[in-house]
Amino acid sequence: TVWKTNMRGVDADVGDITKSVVNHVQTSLARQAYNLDNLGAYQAAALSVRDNMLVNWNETQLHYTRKAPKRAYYLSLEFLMGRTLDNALLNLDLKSQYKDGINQLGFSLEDLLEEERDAALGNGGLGRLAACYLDSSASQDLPVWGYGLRYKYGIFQQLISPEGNQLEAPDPWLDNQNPWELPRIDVNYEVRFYGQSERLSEGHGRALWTGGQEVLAVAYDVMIPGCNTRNTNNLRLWESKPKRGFDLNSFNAGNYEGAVESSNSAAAITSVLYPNDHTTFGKELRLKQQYFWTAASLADIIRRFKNLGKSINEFPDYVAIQLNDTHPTLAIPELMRILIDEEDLDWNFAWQIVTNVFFFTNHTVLPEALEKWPVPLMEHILPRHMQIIYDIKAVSNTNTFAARIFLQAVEKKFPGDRERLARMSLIEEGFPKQVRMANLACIGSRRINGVAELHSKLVQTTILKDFVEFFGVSKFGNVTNGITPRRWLDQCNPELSKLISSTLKIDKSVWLKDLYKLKDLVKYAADKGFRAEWAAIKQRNKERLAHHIETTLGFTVNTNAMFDVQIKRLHEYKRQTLNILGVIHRYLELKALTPALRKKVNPKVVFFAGKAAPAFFKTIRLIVNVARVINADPETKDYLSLYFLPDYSVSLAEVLIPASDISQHISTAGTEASGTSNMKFCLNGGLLVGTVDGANIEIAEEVGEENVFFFGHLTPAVEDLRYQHMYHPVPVDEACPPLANVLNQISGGLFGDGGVYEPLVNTIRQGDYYLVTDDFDSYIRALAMVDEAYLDRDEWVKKSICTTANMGKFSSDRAIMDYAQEYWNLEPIPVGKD
Ligand code: 26M
Repeated sequence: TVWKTNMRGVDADVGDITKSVVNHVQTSLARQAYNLDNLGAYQAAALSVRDNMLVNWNETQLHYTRKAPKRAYYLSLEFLMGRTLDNALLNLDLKSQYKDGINQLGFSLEDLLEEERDAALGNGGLGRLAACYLDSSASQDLPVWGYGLRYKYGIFQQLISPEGNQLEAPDPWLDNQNPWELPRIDVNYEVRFYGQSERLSEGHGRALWTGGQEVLAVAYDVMIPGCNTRNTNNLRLWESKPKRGFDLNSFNAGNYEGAVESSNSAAAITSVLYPNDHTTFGKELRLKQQYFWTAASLADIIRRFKNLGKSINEFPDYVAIQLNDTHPTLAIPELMRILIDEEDLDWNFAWQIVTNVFFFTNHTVLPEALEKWPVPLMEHILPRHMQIIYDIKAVSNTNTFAARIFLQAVEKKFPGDRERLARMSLIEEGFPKQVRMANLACIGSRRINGVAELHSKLVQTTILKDFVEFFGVSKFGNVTNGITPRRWLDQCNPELSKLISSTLKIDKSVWLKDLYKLKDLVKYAADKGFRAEWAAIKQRNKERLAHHIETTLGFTVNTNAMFDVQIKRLHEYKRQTLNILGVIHRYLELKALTPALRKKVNPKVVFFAGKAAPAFFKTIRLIVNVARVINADPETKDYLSLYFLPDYSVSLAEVLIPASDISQHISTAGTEASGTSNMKFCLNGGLLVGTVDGANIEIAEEVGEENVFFFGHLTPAVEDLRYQHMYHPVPVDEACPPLANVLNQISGGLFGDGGVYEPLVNTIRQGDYYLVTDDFDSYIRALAMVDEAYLDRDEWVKKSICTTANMGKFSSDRAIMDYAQEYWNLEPIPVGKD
């Protein structure tokens, strides 16, 4: 049974729902309703919800086709979607009906939701941002599609060994079947690798690329329902397949293994998500992933454009393509290849089109994270693209003039500045030479943006400074990141959502799409009864988390304590070390107190979670072993305990974030581009301990500096301090005696074999690139201020309320509308409103 959800699902009745679920049990699953387990019931419920989404999805795609508006495409190698069922029920406004229907069938909806595996096709912030932007695009009625890869294995599952080491296991997320995807075997494209490229004319004209390996890209569609709208967008994920089942020539020649091998190598392309954020380039398979995905996506985009019957020079009027970091930069030479070799356009005309279609978002200024590919590898895998990159290097136009010699133009504007030319070149000299993807993305795009005010300034004054001087600053902008309040408030914190609606007397469908409406909560901060309800919800969220930990890990968590949370990928620049060293410092101070004085200390529980790039996890080992020691210390365990929660995921974040009193965002100033979990904590009434970095700064601007615990050196000081570390090093014992004491305790074996941690503690004793020593005192003082503020619980709850109330700016709806207006030139196309 399929019914019109009509945005609010008003005419969906519970009888229809049970019928539809039972029908799926019997037909789609071929099972009997009387001996069904939770997994089966989940799958049937998911399929039934999917039917409803499909109605809206079809209508939306038909509507877009009829209206033929400009469309935007979000190219991202990562979409960290998490679970779908709860989100779909909420966006379709069908949750209460399904709850009743599932109950009538003898199941509990809450249990069924837990059966779903996360779609974890991402590493961290960049991938989750893409997922939030899809939710907002649909919710704001924008004609936006996502394009990505359908990895067979998502981000690895993290296990922690008894010694505290990270172990990685594969994430076979598709093993139970995925009810949310629609295979489209009829939508497929051939993608070539290797082979030869033969130029057909002098200069930078056409070429013929032949031979090599051809693989097939097959589309899988994932529906993206908007909130309180019928608009349902599409996320198209590509799977690689051999062009034929296997190599017939080898097969006929009796080489059966060889025949299967070539088909395996095609399937390998989309087999696994690379689990590094910020580093590791040069892997052949990763480059193949990038090209496979950009080539299939562009072919699909061009085919859709051609169906409009427009001339190719109108392409930029109908298509905007957002490059999520440099990962899809090959789309630039690929579109050049198509326009020149297949559409027979001349170079300048093609370049004009290309540079009006692409937009590029940078997500990091860490120099080691800037993507570069060895020229020999690129020449081998993509010979035609390497030619085009060399042609772009030689010939290009500026944003103000028509065709111009790129490097000559640079030279004209800045005569004789050889170093500048070398810095701006697409090719970095060296052995081997390397292609600089950020430079390519920058010159090939209409506009470039960073992801928070400070970060965008840093992009313009450091990594892309020369390009700002060349193109002018108007090509560069900022779009501060945002988060979807649907998942990160309504879904993860339903009690708070209800309290907000009943207090403001506004239906959630309104404030969830106009988050500035939360501002009116400020006036209720003075209301004692409201504060009590607010605090009670935080308390119940702590108990929900404690229950989760008890059932999954067997630990009993003290829910009367302050909850202090740091959850994010482990990385040196994020300084989880600063946090754990602070915990040890607190522990040593507690030990030094008399039992009577200890009783006055407010108890605190510290939570960590996060995955480390494989082979970078000494910090995890330290955290786990510190936890082992301090959680077992009878003198202190009532006042301080510590947990490392394994296998951090979107779903775990949804339980942790609503339970936090304090969260830590403590990167060295100038290193965290934005951060987005900082926004999620604040939206749920948790306060920040943070450095003056990324979006922390803008959060403080919105919620008031009195509600954020800032510490540490500012960005301009960082360079000077690093210089001092290099040329006038001061031993830690002098620079920061309390820190030296902590480090010595570690080396001395307080947390097991000190030798294991020597490499870790020595990064601080020597060089200390991320300035742990310089920020330690200030950090400890900030934590002391947290303790003091927490003693006045009334004031604390007021801070919490005022923080949530002032988070309107950080809705991803604001961010996506910013992209639509200032970058893509896109209009909302609501379904069913004309
Ligand atoms: C590189 C090589 C091989 C495999 C993967 C990568 C890679 C993957 C992800 C490189 C970078 C990746 O992401 C960078 C990232 O996540 N940046 C974060 O982006 C967030 C959203 O804008 C910001 O909030 C974070 O501050 C920023 O660190």
